[in-house]
Amino acid sequence: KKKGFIFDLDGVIVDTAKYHFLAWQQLAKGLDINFTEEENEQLKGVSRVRSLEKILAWGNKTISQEMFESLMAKKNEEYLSYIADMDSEEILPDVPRVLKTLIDGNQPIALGSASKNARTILERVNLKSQFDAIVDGNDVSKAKPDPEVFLIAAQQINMKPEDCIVFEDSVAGVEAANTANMISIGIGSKDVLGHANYVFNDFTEISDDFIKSLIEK
Ligand code: G16
Ligand code: MG
Repeated sequence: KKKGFIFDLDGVIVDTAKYHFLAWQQLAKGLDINFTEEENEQLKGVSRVRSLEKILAWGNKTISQEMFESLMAKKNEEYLSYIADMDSEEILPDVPRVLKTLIDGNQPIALGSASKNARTILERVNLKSQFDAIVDGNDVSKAKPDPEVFLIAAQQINMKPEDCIVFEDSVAGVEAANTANMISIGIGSKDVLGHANYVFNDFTEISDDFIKSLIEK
């Protein structure tokens, strides 16, 4: 039997939220906006454009379109400087084991990320070759919670949506997977990801037997 396994990137495979936080915080400081870690939580899985819109709204600021573009570019430049130093040690615990179980079982694997830097990050941590398809922020016109990113990923690995399983750490991503009619597995806290079909704190809690049971279902 075959199932399509679709992984989100940030918060599932690597913890890049801390780098997004540093870069957004720097930007907010320049605008005299106080940006907190709790606010950063709300940017998980949210696109770059939408993230800046939210930060500006929290800080009660309006800026020109030109300024908006230039701030986005600056934020990404700083973010890229952080991810340039990433290596495979930043892969979250037991992600390599689960990927290996899936690859050994001939299960198709895709990435479904909102990030436009997903390919760069996968290269940095040496995981790019493990994926049969990579769909990221460059390939979609509608951001999560819209299911587009996961539907394209399913298509690219030739799987029906109902035969796909999505690993997600964000509320928007779980919603996207559910709307796509896929099985959603939340990675994080049950309090936040209550709408997922299953929730685990991290991959160390996901056994090979559980993966096998998903494949057999
Ligand atoms: C990620 C992060 C978001 C980030 C978005 C866009 O999504 O969780 O915080 O704003 O990508 O990233 P970039 O600025 O690199 O295009 P995901 O879907 O991988 O969790
Ligand atoms: Mg994520």
